[in-house]
Amino acid sequence: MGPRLTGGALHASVIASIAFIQSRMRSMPRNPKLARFAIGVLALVISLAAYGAGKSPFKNTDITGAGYGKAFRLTDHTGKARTLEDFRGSVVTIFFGFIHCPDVCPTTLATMKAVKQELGRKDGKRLQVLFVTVDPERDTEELLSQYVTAFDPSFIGLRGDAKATAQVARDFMIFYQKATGATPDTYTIDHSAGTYVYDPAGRLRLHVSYGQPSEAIVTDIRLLLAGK
Ligand SMILES: [Cu+2]
Repeated sequence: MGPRLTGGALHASVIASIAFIQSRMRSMPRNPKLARFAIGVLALVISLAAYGAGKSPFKNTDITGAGYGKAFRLTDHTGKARTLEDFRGSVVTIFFGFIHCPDVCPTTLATMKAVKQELGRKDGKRLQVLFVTVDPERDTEELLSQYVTAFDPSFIGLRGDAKATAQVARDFMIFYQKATGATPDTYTIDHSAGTYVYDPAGRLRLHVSYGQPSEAIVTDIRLLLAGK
C-alpha cells in the first residue's frame, strides 16, 4: 500500500497548466483559433511531462516535488526531539510501522540493514534510516530503542503521542488502522508499507514500494548521494 504517485512536480505543473488554459478558455470570447492553440499547448505540456517522467534515472518511484511529507516533529528512542532538518547531508529513509508487526516492518528494516551494508562504510555513513511507530501506545521509547537498534545501531525510532502520530501520518499520506485481535492488547495495525527517501538537501525524492530488493534501493541512494 502507500501513495502511488509518479513525477509529483510534473503532475502538479500539468494540473496547473490545464487549470490555466481552462480559465483562459472560459474568460475569452469563443475563438476557434485560440481554442486550437490552447489544445496544442496542453498536448505539448502533457507529452513533455510524460517524456520527463519516463526519463527518471531512478529504479524506485520518483516523487520529486510532492506536496506532502515535508516536515515532522517527533521524539527519538533516546527521548530527544527530532525534525527532518537534523539529518541534512544524509539520505534519509522514513518508514511507518509498529514493533509487533509480524512481517512488513521486520522485512523492511532487514532490507534497510542490507542496504546500509551494501553501501559500504563511506556511503553507509550518509544514510539515516528512520522508523516512525504508528503504535505509540505499546511502542515505548525503550522498546523502540531495543527494536530498531537490533537491526542496526544507527537506525532511529521515532514516536509521538496519539495526536502527533495522527498528524504526522496525515502529513506523510500514511494510512494506519487498528485491527482487533483475540484480546484487547493483541491488536495488529494495518498500515502503508512504502518507504520515503529524502536527498541530502532534505527534499522528498522517492517512494519505495514494499518488497523492493536492496540493490535497487542502493542504486538510487548512490544517485542521490551523487547529487542527482
Ligand atoms: Cu508493519
